[in-house]
Amino acid sequence: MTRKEFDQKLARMLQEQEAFLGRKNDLLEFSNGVCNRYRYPVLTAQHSPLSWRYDFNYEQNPYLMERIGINAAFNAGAIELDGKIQLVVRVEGVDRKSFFAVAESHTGIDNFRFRDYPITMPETDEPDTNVYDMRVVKHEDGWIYGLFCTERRDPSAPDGDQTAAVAQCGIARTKDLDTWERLPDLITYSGQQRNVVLHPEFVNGKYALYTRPQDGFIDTGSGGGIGWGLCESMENAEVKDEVIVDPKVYHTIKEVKNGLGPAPVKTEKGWLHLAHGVRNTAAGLRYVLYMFMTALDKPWQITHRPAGYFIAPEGDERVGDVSNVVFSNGWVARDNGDVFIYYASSDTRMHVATSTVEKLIDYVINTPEDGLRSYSSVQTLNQMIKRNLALLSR
Ligand code: M1P
Repeated sequence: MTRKEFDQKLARMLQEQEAFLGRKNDLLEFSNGVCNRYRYPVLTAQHSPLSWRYDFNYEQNPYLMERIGINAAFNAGAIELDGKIQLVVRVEGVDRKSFFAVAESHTGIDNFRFRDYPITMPETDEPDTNVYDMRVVKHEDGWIYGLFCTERRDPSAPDGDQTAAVAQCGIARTKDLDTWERLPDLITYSGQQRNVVLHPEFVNGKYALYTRPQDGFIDTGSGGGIGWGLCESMENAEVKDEVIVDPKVYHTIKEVKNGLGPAPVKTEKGWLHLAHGVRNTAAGLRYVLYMFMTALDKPWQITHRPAGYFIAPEGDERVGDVSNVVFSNGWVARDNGDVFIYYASSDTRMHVATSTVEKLIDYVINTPEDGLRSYSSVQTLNQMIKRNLALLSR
């Protein structure tokens, strides 16, 4: 490639990237009334800046090859800041290392653009091998906290096992999402932790955390369920007692495991929660999203639990690096009542679904609970059919 060809190709690539980032997203016509979905993912690996992937120096990269590949952009925390929706995205390189990067949009449904640099997350004395799935929470103490999974090789694994890992909760805080102060990892008395979320308010003067105790890295074993515990400080966070708020349950969408998604949203009726549930199938694990509500004065007590899933993978969402997965660790409830739910599909890309606080409260309060038996599901169904047929025959 001549210098001239190189310059022309690079200019074309930058132009095409701009056009791609500027693409408008369309609301999909069909909606179940609870939330709306959109035609395009809001973020993909392709959204990562070309300056992250290509060396623009002709002498060093005469073929204009991709030098650093990005594999996926998924499982993003979300916050509204400086008039924009800001996603703290789990970006995964082709080397399988995840890191965090902020992508911002004015609309929240399209035109997300990564900031120039990814986040340089400081390490603790025990370096992380991999970091991912940050929950971003604006706490009433004034800090924005990021709680995420820090993964390291299991020190007790024999040399022949290069897969065994230990997951714990990493903690960092910031004011601007650019500069982060790393705090010591959370101490709990469960074997491992993933999906730990900070409650946005103090409870009895203490920080409150939703946890997900687990025995192993993938299997939650005797642990599992969404837990709850209090801690005195985030500078040396330690949860001495965990109680299970929402257990895994036989033959439901969360029979294998579950975990809280983003921090709950406060409403006049209670705290709205979004979580993921995992069931087993012959084709492997299936991850779906579900919702529940807890009491305003007791965020660890569930008051409403609609049956089944709220969002499950559909169409193209079903296929990716880890197929049949939707996962959410970010949503934004705006002052006008709009809710943007950010969810990833199949550990590959990010989507948005939109709803309102009012609709989500209605969904959570008025959707029948799971009776846990086929017979009871049919009874619930029959009651509504009967009421509907009576209305139609009037
Ligand atoms: O691959 C699906 C998800 O698996 C894990 O979630 P959980 O801890 O509930 O099993 C996480 O690794 C998550 O990042 C991933 O999306």
